[in-house]
Amino acid sequence: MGKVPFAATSEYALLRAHMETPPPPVPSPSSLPSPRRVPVLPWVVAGIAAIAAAAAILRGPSSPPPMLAPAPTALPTAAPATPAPALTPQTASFAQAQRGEVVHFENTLGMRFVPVPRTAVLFSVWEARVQDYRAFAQETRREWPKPDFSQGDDHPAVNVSWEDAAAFCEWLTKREQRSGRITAQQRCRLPTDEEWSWAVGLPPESGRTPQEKNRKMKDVYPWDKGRGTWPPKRGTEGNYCGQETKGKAGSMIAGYTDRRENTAPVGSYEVNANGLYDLGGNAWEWCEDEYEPGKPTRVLRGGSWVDVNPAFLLSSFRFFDGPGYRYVDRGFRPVLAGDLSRRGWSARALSFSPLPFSFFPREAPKTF
Ligand SMILES: [Ca+2]
Ligand SMILES: [Ca+2]
Repeated sequence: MGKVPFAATSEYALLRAHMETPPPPVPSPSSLPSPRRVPVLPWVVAGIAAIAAAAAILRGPSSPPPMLAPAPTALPTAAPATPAPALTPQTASFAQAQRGEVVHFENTLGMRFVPVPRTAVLFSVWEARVQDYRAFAQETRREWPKPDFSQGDDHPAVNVSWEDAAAFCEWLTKREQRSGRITAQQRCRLPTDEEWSWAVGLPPESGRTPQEKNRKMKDVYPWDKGRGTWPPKRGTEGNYCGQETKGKAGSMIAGYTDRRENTAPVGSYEVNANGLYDLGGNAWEWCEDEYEPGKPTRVLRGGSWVDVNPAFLLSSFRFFDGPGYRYVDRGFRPVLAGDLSRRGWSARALSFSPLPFSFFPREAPKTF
């Protein structure tokens, strides 16, 4: 047999010994040694601290520590706008009132005005009151005979002629323009006969003049939203001459009592569909128009606390008198007009001679 190299023999012997040696038992998991854990975190923390310290040294002692911006909690919002002032009857303009943006327009005297459909004006919701007319009469030193019964400040001003009423409107126009409540293009005036018809709720009338329209709407009265028929029923329809004057007046409306023997505070009775009070009753209301074109007499509408005659209380009835005539049941209701385009009374007011008498004989004023 040949010689076997030592190295090969030795490797063989090692291999043989390994193959003949039983494998060591497989250790159970519980007998395995725990893996050695390398403590990495302390080294990372230490490294960061060292870097931070080095950076601090480089920045120098005066550098402030970096500040982290706080996380936004909400989106930035715009600064709140200044709220618009609340619109009130005292601050609303004529145009805003006409558009219905406020309940009513209020002037410097505290008179309230509302728009009336089919007209371009604002109507006073009340007849001009004693307190309104007194401000004018005192400032202008105008003669104003007192009725022979007592009146509160909120009663309708009576013993007022058409000329008085027109002068009041001119005075009020200037007052309101000075205050800034109305513009130079707006003014106070008496309503036209046609405007008053819309205000009381009449349908379109036939006829060209107040005279031609007089009494044409049969059985239509101002009360009950303009649908009223004779006689008034509840005692809340308006201040007329009812049973409250029994024993004091020569005639009365049968079956009607309204509790007021003379004038009543404005607004005491039912409001009409346009938001207006006392269009029927309390005081007759002067209108701008001539009753007959070319004649000086002026139109009155609505009846008064003196009246009994059903024909006089029709919504379409037109009374008329000379423009200088005063009586204890004659008053007026101003309107605010938005421009000067409509025919006005001012120029014509200077062109006639006042007739200080009534065309209608009336019973003597009641003194209760
Ligand atoms: Ca009465
Ligand atoms: Ca009236």
